[in-house]
Amino acid sequence: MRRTRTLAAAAVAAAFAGSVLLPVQAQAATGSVHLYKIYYDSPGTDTRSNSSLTAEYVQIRNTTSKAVSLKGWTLTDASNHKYTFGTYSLGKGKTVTVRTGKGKDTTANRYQNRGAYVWNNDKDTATLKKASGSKADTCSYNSTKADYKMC
Ligand SMILES: [Ca+2]
Ligand SMILES: [Ca+2]
Repeated sequence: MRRTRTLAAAAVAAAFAGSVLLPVQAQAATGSVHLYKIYYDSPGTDTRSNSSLTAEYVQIRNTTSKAVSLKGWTLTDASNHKYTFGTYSLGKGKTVTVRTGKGKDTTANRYQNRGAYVWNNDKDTATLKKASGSKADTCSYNSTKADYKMC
């Protein structure tokens, strides 16, 4: 009995050592594409001007070691306002800013081309999904004391 327990304990310890080391290495090697920042209350009075609408944004960061195609990825709020990426590649270590208002898409900035705000000034949840529909990340906030949330 004692011998069996000792062997079992040794096996558990060995398995544990392996499982502790592997995920850490995998994470360091791969990183992720995730929500970085939500600037939900654009500066000044919310006048719905395009400059105010474009100052409301969500940033997505790629910490993997490779560029990632975001084509077909979606960004939604709690009310299911949805932005779907067209053909776009987010470079390794890069951040893309998805702005609510209208503008011409660039490498650093994408535009939802909306005439109304998306991100509530009090509370909301951003959800980033891959083209497959699987969830990549979520970020929630619930405060009017700040104008933005670091995810
Ligand atoms: Ca807002
Ligand atoms: Ca504002």
